[in-house]
Amino acid sequence: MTLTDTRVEDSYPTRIPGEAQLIDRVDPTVWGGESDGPIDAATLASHDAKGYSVVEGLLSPAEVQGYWQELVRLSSDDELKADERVITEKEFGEVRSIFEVHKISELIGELVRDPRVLDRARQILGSEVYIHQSRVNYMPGFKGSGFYWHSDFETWHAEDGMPRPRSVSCSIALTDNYPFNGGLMVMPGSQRTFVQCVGETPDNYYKTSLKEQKIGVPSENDIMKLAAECGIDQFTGPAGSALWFDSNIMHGSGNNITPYPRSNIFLVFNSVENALVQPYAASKPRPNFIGSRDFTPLSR
Ligand code: 6CS
Ligand code: FE
Repeated sequence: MTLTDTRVEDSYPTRIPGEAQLIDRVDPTVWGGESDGPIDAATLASHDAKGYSVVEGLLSPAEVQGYWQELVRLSSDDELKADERVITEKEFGEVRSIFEVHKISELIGELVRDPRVLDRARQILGSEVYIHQSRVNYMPGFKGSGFYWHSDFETWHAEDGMPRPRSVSCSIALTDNYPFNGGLMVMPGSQRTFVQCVGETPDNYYKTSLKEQKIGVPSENDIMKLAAECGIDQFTGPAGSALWFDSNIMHGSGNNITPYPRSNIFLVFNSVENALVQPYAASKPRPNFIGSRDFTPLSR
């Protein structure tokens, strides 16, 4: 029996042969209402339309300092460097990301349960939530390499078995995000379009895709269409700001050749109503530290 036999119908087929199509999203962007959490009606409506919203000063400068020191501690832990959850830069071997960081760091484990974070995720997703993936990204100065345009949901659907885009990411800046140091670019409203990708997922693809993604990348033609329709916004702002963005929004970031690192804590919340099934376009699920299969709802 193939893996696909045990799953519900697939509204978002991808990693297909032949011609890729743009598919209209059949799911909402925001599932909860104003009374379901701390996000006011105007911000909720804007997030629903654009697929992202920014919370300035989510963390205080003192908290930022604390998390920054935690990142420095983690990146200089030689034992941790040998851990498969640590991804290094393709070219220079510097630490690029540390996955499952909410389990490795007690401090970040508390952050995912902080009401300023947890209650926003619950409100956007309209349900109890759990962590699908957490990571810290270092994007060091001079040598930080970015990510080409992609939809996270396309990967999470194909390789982790995430049924629907009922998932939201929170990227908390620990350094100032400028236009010139690799700040995340998003296409507002693009979350309403699912961009199919051509090509088959290689076995154990995560071993290379987390450094540089080549499969699950939309065509230049489709990127052009989306950019023409949606435009491109860039997330900039002081350390402590948080960008909340829909799992299916088209986004990417440039390299960082400036002396200013662009480091963030990246938390992905998934609805407990959207628990992973078998991958939709991969031979087997990715490891738990990348796509968690512990669906226990987060509680304070
Ligand atoms: O494959 C993933 O899950 C990760 N890759 C990218 C480029 N963004 C989302 C996610 O962290
Ligand atoms: Fe991404």
